[in-house]
Amino acid sequence: MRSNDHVESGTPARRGLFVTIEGTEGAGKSTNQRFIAGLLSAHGAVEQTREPGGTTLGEELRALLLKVRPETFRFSAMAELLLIFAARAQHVEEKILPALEAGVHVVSDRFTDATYAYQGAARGLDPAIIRQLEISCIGDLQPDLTIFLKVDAATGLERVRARGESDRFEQEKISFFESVQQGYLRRAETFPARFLIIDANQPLDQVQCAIGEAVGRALDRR
Ligand code: Z5A
Repeated sequence: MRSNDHVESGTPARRGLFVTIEGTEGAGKSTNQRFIAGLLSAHGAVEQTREPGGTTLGEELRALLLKVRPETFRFSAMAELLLIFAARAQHVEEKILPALEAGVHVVSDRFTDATYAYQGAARGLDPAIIRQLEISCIGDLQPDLTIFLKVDAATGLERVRARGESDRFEQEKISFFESVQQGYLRRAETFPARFLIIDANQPLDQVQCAIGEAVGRALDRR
């Protein structure tokens, strides 16, 4: 579906707000996705989704990307990148664009900024290649608001490891997550109009206070 198609004929629905939540492990993305969806639900229908994932194909690819054991095989960085964009192309075409065009607000736990941070900054792939894939797979689709929950890598890992078994990414060294963090900060510098950086080391109520203000401003701008 192209971004200027409308789901129904007649007066097109006002486009939904597209909010993405980013951060390293344990930053509080899932927790705050639910909080944001609750805020937006006072202003219309809301779709909560995630990357990689969000569709049947995307969830299959997610399982492959996160669950494969290192002793089975090691992903090449480029193979990892291509699978993430395969999942994203399906996600945007099947779920995100139709929802936004029908006036539904979409809140995604991660989106393209994650690829620049993980596969670009941390795995060392050329951001120009990521950009080419981005244009080819999703065109000019950008979030209206990106909330970057900035947590110290050690604190975040402690939060998720308290849950039990780690996935393939969570088994990386702390230096990997520090590179991811730097990658996100560069994205925030490049796109200051849509990015909000929140200190996610703070107690949850303070994090959510800052999120509430940002979502309110994004709704006003819409
Ligand atoms: N990936 C990639 O490489 N490239 C890409 O383009 C994309 C993804 C899209 C997806 O996993 C993996 O895919 C990801 C990168 C890669 N790497 N990993 N791992 P994910 O996003 O599903 O996994 P995650 O980042 O590890 O998410 P998570 O473990 O579910 O963490 P979270 O959602 O950020 O945190 P949470 O579940 O909301 O909170 C964790 C705990 O902390 C929980 O008990 C909360 O109650 C608690 N919490 C949350 N906030 C606070 C505060 N402020 N204070 C105290 N405690 C808190």
